[in-house]
Amino acid sequence: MGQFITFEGIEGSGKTTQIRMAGKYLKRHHIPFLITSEPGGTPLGRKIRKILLNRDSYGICAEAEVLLFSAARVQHVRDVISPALSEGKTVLCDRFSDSTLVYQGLGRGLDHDFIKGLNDFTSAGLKPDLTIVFDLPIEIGLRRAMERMRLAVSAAPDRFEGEDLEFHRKIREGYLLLAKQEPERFRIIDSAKDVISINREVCSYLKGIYARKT
Ligand code: T5A
Repeated sequence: MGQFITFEGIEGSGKTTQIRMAGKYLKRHHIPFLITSEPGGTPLGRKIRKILLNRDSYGICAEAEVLLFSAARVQHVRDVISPALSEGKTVLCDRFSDSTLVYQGLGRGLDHDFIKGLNDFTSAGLKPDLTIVFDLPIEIGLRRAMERMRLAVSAAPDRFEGEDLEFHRKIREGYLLLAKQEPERFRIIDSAKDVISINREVCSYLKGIYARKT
């Protein structure tokens, strides 16, 4: 089985930037890998992503939201993640079930144990070997996300980016809490640093996980 590594954090925390750089590191070391993301990763996931992120979908209630993320995950695990792991590939995934725990649990206020049970069902018990949380003040993360949007010219904040600061604060605190509860799985990186320093830290954690394997 390959290694399953997830990248988590608030909006604009730099996950996408770092997952690409981590892929380059694995390539240099001839480690077969797959980069994927949630919600997305499959044709169904991409359709669900559009519904969930679109600002016009403001009427979606928390219960429907969690089920849509879960539907996308089931398909993603069955069709993409599990087969790649079975082939011995390392899977780098931008967000996974911890996102549901913090966004729909702490952010939307749904029951933690219910989401845990749902996560076990959707991921068929699959747990990341390593989860890296990119942590930074929410104001910096949101500023980066807005700046990226400004450069893209036509884009507008999505349904989650448009939430108030209190929502984003809960998400940040939620990740730090999860990391405290499972210190052996989680690593926290200060994502306010520059891209290269963060990448160095990510690579050191990747190195650690392969050293543990041999
Ligand atoms: N969601 C998801 C749930 O509610 N429940 C779930 O179960 C799941 C799976 C997904 C949304 O769905 C929610 C969470 C999310 O709100 P998304 O579009 O996939 O939305 O967005 P995010 O995952 O939030 O990712 P973002 O694209 O907003 O941010 P990233 O990927 O963390 O950041 P990145 O790398 O794109 O960087 C943002 C900008 O900052 C710059 C980059 O160049 C870019 O412009 N940057 C830096 N600038 C300075 N210093 C650094 N160190 C930098 N690193 C990156």
